[in-house]
Amino acid sequence: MNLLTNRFSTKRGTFSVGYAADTSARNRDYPGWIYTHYGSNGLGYPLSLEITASDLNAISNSSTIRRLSHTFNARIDYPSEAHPVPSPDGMRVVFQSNWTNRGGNFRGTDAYVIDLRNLLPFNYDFELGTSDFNSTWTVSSSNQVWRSSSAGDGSPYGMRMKSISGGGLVQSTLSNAVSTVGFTNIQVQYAIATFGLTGSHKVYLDWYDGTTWTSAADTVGLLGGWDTRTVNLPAGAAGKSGFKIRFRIDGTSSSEYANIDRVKVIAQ
Ligand SMILES: [Ca+2]
Repeated sequence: MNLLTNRFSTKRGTFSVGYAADTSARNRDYPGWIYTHYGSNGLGYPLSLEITASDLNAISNSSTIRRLSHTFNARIDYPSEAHPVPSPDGMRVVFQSNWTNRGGNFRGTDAYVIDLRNLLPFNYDFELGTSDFNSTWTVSSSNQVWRSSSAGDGSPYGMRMKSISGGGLVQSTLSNAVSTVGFTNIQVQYAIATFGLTGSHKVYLDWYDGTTWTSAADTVGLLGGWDTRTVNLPAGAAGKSGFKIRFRIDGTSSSEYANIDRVKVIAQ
């Protein structure tokens, strides 16, 4: 697939997949993909009236296309097009459709949402309750790590990690493995805000291949607010049934702490 020409190559030749009517890349927390709507181009165009996600990491002739949905939309003008837009995390796409002009006037469009969240091997926003948090994360001490109603990023709840006065182990580890078997390009994404960190004190992200813990080399010092981190893990993180992650903070004062929210394991 060549995204610049909308032409798709196979062993039998190169042909056009259709006219990309609208394209959006507002998935700012899921970079590398664009979301496209193809218009009603007729039977000779395989992506006619479909919404797709295209991989920008391989823009010429080897790109992956995810065919997400048909629109069943009948357009007569620009306002009656499907206009799909992804959410910031790329896991939901909202679009409009008049469902083959069922209202008879090409208006009266309804909104539809494509939900892709089950594609994520792990997706946790800390909103499901304390018992769910306790079964999902194994913490070094509930006095230092807990689900907090003042630690959420754009949502009520997140995870608070508070350093121990004088130093000591403060960490939170996934209790159960998240299998990465069958996936490649493993990424960990999380929102983090840190407070009071001094000197070289940081928050660390580690990953586990079922045998060995490795630092992901993504260390976070003092931040001025929320930051969304997207960490590309080495190839060795893929294909592991025992894959886990953990967060650590190494401050030495109780005023050094971090809030963490929207933790995802992303795979392709
Ligand atoms: Ca949250």
